[in-house]
Amino acid sequence: MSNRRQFVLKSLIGALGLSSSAFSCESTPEADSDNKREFKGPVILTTWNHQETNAIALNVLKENGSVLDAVESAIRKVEADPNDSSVGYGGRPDREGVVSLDACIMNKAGEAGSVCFVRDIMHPITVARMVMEKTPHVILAGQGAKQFALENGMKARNLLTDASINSYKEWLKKSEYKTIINIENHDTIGLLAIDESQDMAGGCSTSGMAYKYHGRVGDSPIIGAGLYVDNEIGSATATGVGEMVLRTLGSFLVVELMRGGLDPYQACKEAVHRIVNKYDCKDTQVGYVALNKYGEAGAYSIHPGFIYTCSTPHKNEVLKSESYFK
Ligand code: SD4
Repeated sequence: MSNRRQFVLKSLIGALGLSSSAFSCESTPEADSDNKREFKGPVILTTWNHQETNAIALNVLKENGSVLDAVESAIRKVEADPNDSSVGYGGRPDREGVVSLDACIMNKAGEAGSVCFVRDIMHPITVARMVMEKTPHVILAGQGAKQFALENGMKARNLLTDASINSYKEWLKKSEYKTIINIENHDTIGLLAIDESQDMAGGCSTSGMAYKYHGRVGDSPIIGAGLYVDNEIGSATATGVGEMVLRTLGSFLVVELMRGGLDPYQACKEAVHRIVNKYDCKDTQVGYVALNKYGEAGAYSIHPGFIYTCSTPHKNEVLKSESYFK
């Protein structure tokens, strides 16, 4: 058994419900045993704990939906969930008490759509898809994005919930903006999918950093930062402090590192190293997940505590990412 396989097995052993590894989905091929990398079927990979979400995506594929439909449908479920405080309805507001959302999507052809700083629209992922499919553009922002959504049949609605109003009021007492590792970052959804035909798509949706400056846009709607999909190579998505991901164009970097021969785990690790080698990351979390053309999955983060969900028709696992700081 190669060192790499031993390492993977060791990572799996001793895990209490959560395992930590580079390759742990069912469709993991025998990547290093010989040159034959066998693809074993669809994989859905998401940031954080999104088992139900991944099950929705797999179900769309099972019903012969496209890989892009799988991405959009699954993310819509998270956007509509009032208990997810980092995405869509119920997402935490900015420092003015306003919820503004960022999202993007990419298809197997490498086409992309994105909306940022959009208000009062529950499903920015669908608006992003419409930007991709119905306009000659990639990004629509703010009022223009909202107007486009309304013109295309979406309804405006208040995205604040009692819980998000209460936590905002609590925050106002000190009005202190600081990033809290794995706390304010929880739940933002980055979702990568590969279907039976080995076609890939991905999406990302968030309300961004809680209590951010009004008008702030993070990495999540920026193609190449919060998400990148190259159907020939693989895909990557990010969560955490978007400024670090923007500065390093993280998801594009991960995919390019895979193009250069790294597996998804190694590529995520290198992209995290590019951040920690340059910036003070004491209080800053970033986590990457990546999926390659063979359905191999990997993740890496700056700090411990980043979890991700890897799902196939046979397994739906929440995994613990390895991290730079131990
Ligand atoms: C942002 N990366 O706006 C997003 C935040 C995030 O879980 O991932 N939250 O910077």
